Amino acid sequence: MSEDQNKRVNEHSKDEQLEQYRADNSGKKMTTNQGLRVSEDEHSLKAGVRGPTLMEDFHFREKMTHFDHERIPERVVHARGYGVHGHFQVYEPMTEYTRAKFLQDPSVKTPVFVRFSTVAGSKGSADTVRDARGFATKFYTEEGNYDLVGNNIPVFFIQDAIKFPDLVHALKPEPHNEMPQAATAHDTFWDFVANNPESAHMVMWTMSDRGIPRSYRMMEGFGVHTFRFVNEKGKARFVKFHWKPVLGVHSLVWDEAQKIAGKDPDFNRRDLWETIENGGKVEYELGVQMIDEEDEFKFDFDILDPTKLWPEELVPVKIIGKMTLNRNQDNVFAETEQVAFHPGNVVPGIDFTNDPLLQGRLFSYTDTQLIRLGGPNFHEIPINRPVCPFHNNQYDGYHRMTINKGPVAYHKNSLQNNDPSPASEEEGGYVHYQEKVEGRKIRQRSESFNDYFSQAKMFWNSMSPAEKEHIISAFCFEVGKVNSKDVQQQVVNVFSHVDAELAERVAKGIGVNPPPKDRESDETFTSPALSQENTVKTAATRQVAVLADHGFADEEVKQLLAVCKEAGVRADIISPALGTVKGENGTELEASATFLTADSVLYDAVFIPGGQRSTDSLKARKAAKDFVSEAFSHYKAIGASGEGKELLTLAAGTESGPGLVPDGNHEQFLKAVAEHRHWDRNI
Ligand code: HDE
Repeated sequence: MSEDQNKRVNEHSKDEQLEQYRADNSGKKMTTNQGLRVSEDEHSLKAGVRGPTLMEDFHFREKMTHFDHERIPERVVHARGYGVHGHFQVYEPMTEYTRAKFLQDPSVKTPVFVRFSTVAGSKGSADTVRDARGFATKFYTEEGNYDLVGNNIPVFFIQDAIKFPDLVHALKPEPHNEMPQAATAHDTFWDFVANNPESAHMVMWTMSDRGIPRSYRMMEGFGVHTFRFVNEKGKARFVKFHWKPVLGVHSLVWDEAQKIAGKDPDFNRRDLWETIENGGKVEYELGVQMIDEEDEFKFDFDILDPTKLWPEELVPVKIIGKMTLNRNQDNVFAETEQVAFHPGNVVPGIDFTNDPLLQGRLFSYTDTQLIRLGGPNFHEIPINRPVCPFHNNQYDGYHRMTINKGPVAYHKNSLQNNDPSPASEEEGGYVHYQEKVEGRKIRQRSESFNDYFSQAKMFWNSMSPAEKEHIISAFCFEVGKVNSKDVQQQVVNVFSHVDAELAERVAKGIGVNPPPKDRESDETFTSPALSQENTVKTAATRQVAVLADHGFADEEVKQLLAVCKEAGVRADIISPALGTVKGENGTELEASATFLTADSVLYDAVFIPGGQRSTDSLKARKAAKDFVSEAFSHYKAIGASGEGKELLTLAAGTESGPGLVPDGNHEQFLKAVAEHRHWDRNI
């Protein structure tokens, strides 16, 4: 092995590599792309001040041509995304299970780039739409790039890749009028669901709170497919990958999500960007579920079926490491837009299975990159370059960057000592797992994939009463937007196979006939791990709006700010005007935003401090009352102290109840914030 191949990758490897491509214009003179200094950049070259522009103006032509070509096709799906850098570290050697080098040494920090995304919307659509979220991770390992291209939902709509174009055509805006944007609440999507009931399980997830995450920092990630781990001895196990957010899994409420889409369409990317700009860390633990090869058929579902998950209660998730995201990208086009993920980018020790959805993906991603990035050399784009060396005989093509030396571009050869030569398994060469495969060529699906409803029912069984209500409302909203009565009826009929109450309530909500009776799935299994009520709860990194005007109670506010800071909670002063707000004893605070520029939906919780003047001013303002009553109707924690309680009572119509802390007890307030939402509140 050459010396450079032995160079260890570390946390900074990718950043160091990117450094040579970074450009900083500050302090520089302007030049053309040929390096010629430009003397003038505001007037094209003309024949006389009122005359025609001259062809000769190479600077104008270059500038305009470049501009004309600035866009590349957006991704067919997952067009709206946002990337961030960080690193991954394994907790202990995984030698027993896999030979993947980046999973062996706890002291190694493997650089990563993660791109989060929505699926359906165009590049400029809103972040908080109801949808699955993409969670794609590129690990720059010393053995090459490994891509874990997952979603925040552990199952998928379809079982065979050949149906993907149909699914996507159905969920995207309808082709005749290009509506609606970034929403599945329309006829073609629900027509697809009704006629392709394998989608039932995933639809239960997208209709649940998982479809509207509070933050990318607060959602899980799943590899979805069953992969293989293979160890040094060649022993293989089936494996599923999980990302578990350290802050727990939390969601918005639908009314809030829709309002945020207007108030701040960048809500999720802003949250990520700002957290990292402010020095915060974004962390997920990596977990694996493993099944021995000999146990492949021990379950009442097919472990190769991507519409099925492996309940954590049956196959525990082993936590094996942590990913820390801590550096924002420098340029969204160069990094987020040009990053090219591919589930086929694997390293020795990680292998595929015959999941027919995965198999099709192994074709689709390279094909997509070729059209999006304009040729076969996209691996040379800085964000896609491996940090380990790469050598082969693949030469030429559009935008080739490498200057390969010498006459030899073929294998085998004698003129170049047979270099570059394949590496043996011991030398790190990738060897596919030798799974025995035989069968007839048939276009059929295994019968073991035919149960569409048991796990959809298991998901339903696992939801809390509040989560069930959210699912019913989401169905009523989405299917309620469908114009075809026939499609609406079909949808209700399909979901009567999942749960009778769900189907009946949706039928009632959208005004169609009651669904057929007595055909709901008899699945009784419940998986507590699926309910967000059982997740980690912490106030850390939450954002509190402190409503105050001149005359606020100085000490109460000072104490609140100190307590929030201590707990890692961001507290913003919201006031009728920007500038300084003065307390009754002269304390001066800077307002972060006004009732015009801020909005209740952009915060996790509200606090109203005392001070008669401040309270009277706020009570007289509709915007302040709306701020509080909206937080109340979105089940958020609301605290008040002193006279601040008057505004709370006025806006919420009550001064006590779940998540309301009217007596200024900061500890209780932060506990209520940590709870995320107070579903047992009477709205
Ligand atoms: Fe993708 N998917 N997908 N997908 N997918 C793409 O690749 C595709 C599937 C996922 O942030 C495309 O570069 C097929 C499942 C993510 O850049 C495309 C099938 C899962 C991203 C493509 C699937 C995903 C993509 C579009 C069915 C979860 C965004 C642009 C067989 C495990 C990656 C691109 C990023 C992107 C094809 C199903 C996740 C067209 C054919 C299942 C996170 O190649």
